[in-house]
Amino acid sequence: MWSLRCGLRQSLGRVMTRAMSASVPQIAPAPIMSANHVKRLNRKKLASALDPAAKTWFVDAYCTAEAYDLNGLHRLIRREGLYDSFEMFEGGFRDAASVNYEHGCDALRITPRYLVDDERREIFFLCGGSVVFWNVTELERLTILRKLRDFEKGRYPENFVFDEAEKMSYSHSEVAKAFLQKNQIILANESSPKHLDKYTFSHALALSVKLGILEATLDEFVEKIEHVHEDLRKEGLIRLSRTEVLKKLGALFALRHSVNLSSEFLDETPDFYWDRENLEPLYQHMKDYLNIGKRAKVMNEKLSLCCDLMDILVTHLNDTHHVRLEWMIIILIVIEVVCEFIHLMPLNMNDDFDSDTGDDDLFSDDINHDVPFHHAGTLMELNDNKAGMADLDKEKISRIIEEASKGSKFYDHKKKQQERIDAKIADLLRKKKAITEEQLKNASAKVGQIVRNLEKSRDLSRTFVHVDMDAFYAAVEMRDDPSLSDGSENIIVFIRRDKPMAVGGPGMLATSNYLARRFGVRAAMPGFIGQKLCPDLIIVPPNFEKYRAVNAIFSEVFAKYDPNYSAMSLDEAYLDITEFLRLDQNVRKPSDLSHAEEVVSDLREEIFLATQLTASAGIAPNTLLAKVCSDINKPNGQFYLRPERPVVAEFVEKLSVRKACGIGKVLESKLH
Ligand code: DCP
Ligand code: CA
Ligand code: CA
Repeated sequence: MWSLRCGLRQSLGRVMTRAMSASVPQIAPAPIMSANHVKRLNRKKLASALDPAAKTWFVDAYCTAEAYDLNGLHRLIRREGLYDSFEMFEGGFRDAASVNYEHGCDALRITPRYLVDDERREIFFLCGGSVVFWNVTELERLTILRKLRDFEKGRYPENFVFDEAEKMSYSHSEVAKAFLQKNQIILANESSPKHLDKYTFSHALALSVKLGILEATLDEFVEKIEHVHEDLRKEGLIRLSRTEVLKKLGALFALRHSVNLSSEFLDETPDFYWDRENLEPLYQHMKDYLNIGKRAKVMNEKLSLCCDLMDILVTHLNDTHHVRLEWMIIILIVIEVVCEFIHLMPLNMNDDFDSDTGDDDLFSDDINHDVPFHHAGTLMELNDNKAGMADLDKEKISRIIEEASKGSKFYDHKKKQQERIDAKIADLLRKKKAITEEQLKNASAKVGQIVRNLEKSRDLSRTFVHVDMDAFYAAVEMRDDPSLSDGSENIIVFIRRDKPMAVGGPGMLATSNYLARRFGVRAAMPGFIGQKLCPDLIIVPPNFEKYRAVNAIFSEVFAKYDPNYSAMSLDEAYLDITEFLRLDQNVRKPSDLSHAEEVVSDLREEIFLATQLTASAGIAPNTLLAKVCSDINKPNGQFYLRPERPVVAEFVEKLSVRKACGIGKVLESKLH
């Protein structure tokens, strides 16, 4: 490795000068050194307990894949009945038990029902593909890792998984707050609930093991290209074919993408911590201890050096190749941006990346690069991308939100977040500026071709349904508490129950009923802001056990229409009813509605009869479109997108990018 490093420094003179003046001066002298080295200075020092008599246990963290399907895993765990399980997500509940589709489920926590000793065994699965075991024997760990395989997306090589695992010791102490001392985690007996402290430590550990895998991948990459440099130095030759160079470039981009995407590696504090004063410092402390920020910077620096090396390889290839490669690089940049988009998409995405809508926008030149990019007005702009929130006086509501939140910790958190987004956008725009007209034209042509090919393979033969419960938690609470309604008998929940209400707490609301939405009150908004917007707002604490029980009831209805339905969260699922429609064909009487509409209307009615709650549905030739459609006639409605090419094309053309699931305010502003 060292010969490569030294040699690189000579042959990459130009490159290195640039790198050395880069923003991380302390690491510049040996930029290609193993980042793991930096990490290992700090890890695997299993210190003795503070009090030598205190009992210690171990916590083990592994990163096994790019991501987990936590919904699927959760279903398996519940079926097996060996563990109690709880889900957590950003919406912000201390002991949440629901996956939220919009934000994705962040973590799953399980505890065994059968106890072995007094110390609780506890396991956290994090959506980014890491799992953290507290006091779990190796045998049990391996069993769980094996079961986990079915739910892994983008599995990492076995040797990386085990080499990069982290192990630390922990103990308990009669103190009020958990802390980290002498490389040991000390859990506070008085802290309640304790599992949130454990989650916080696990969160940082999960990041560390993830970064470890990325570091190992990069190290392997560097080792593989070592011979290139040798050849170049000894013989002035490059023995790599164009395809190999391209493959390597692709791998580099993918890596860079992973590091940059996980902004948590750098300094971002996840939303989860904003109103958890005890936990945020714990998380930061643990991150510092594991050296995460610095390692991520080193890694980024190494990546740019590798990219520069590839640059040199490109210039050594002959001219025709050179031109070809250059536009391939542009394509890779396009792919990098598109990947960021796709990364957040659900199933069946490829069918849906439709022709003429978004792609040109990625490079449209309608932005003044020197102007700040966001919020001409308020920082705390109302996010009204939610059913029942059309035609609100957005400006007025945003102003009230801004006023209500100024000076609060929430405001500071959002401000910092916005600054980071601005910096990222500025960076993207800088990159964009460096792209020449010629490169852009070539890349656009290529992307156009890809899109045309995708269009050709569009399949309209299947019928997908997305069913989503209306104001789910709120509707359950309204159903069960007559004081939340005006008492009238109208069967449609949203007319009958006309008191503005929301479910959640002062820290964060999980959802609001449709009346409260007219005031601008919505999910992911702190309760205190909700009450400013709507002084009569009733806030009810959540009851996850109940939501789960309701979910079990309507899931049985789903299974009748599609035994393989995919639940996306506690209140929604995708169904493929193609087969159901085929078998059902001869049993139906003629009607004005299409066959699919009839069937879905029946399905919703069955849900209502079984739960006294309304659901909305979208029917379309793929899941992404079905998801968009289920929001159109919400609440208590459905929308059918006929499976005809021109109908679909027109529908997609009119769609704003924000309607695509996974594109929120942040990604939207990056894409513009
Ligand atoms: N939820 C949450 N935190 C969020 C968003 C949602 O805890 N930030 C919970 C509460 C919701 C449930 O998930 O009731 C379902 O989320 P939806 O986005 O489907 O919203 P609703 O069902 O409440 O309303 P809609 O009628 O718009 O579907
Ligand atoms: Ca819903
Ligand atoms: Ca939902």
